[in-house]
This record gives sequence, C-alpha cells and structure tokens, in this order.
Amino acid sequence: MFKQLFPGLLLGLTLAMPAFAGTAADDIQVIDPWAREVPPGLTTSAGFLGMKNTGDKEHKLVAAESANTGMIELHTHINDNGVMRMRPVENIPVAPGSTATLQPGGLHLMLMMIKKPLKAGEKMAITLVFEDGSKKDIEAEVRHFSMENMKH
Ligand SMILES: [Cu+2]
Repeated sequence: MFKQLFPGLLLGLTLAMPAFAGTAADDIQVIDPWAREVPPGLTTSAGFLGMKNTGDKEHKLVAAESANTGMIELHTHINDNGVMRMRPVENIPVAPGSTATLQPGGLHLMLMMIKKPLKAGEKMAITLVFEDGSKKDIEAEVRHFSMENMKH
C-alpha cells in the first residue's frame, strides 16, 4: 500500500514546490542584531547585524524602518585619504549561502532622528525591507559600545 501511495505523494510535493519559494525575508537569517547606546540629546546612532542568505539566489537589503527613528539610511565607511567617512549605499547584497555583516567601522544602519533615547539593555524594533518587498521585523539589543569593546 505504501509503495502505491508514495510516488504520488512525492510528485505532489515536487509540483507544489514553486508555490513555497522563499521570499527574501524567509531566506535571510538575522544574526545578533544590536544598536549602539547614545546619551540623551544625541539623536543619531547605528545598528548592526549579520544577514545569512539561506536561499539559492541573491537578496538585497534595500531599506530599514523603525517607529523610534525619523529615518534609517544604509551606510558604509570609506577610507578617504586616511579619514574614515560614512557614505550611503543603495542596498546591501547578500549572495546565496553567504553572510553580510554590518559592524562598527563598516556597513551599518544609520539610525537618524531617534525619538526615544537608546539605553543599554533595551530592545529597539526595526523592520528590514528587501528587494522583493518582503519585510522582516527584528529586535536590536541596545548595547554600550566603545572602541575598547571592539578588541574583544
Ligand atoms: Cu552612518
């Protein structure tokens, strides 16, 4: 009885596969999202995370939004004659099977016009927006950060 049922079941699953093709939000696995603590009065900070693409095609982070910011830009750092400067980027691509890492000194989410001060230990809700319009809600842990932390 199994022998008769099984081929039909497998065929059914195979045909159904395209309907389950993952969106970018399904394929991207977010690793350790966090945001830098800023003292009251400062309204600009940065958010960091890893994005692992578990799918089989390239995905791109194209935007991010949060109720606690007026605006979030995607930024990178460039070395301009020995001076590190931030520059907006249009998107952050993640090749299939690889991980894009947003970290201090490199790619980051530029959190602008922050409405409520970011205190270490608190969580900040951020929504990531991908190239296919799919969105992923994440909770970035607010952490105290100084260059000294970087050495660890
Ligand atoms: Cu920046």
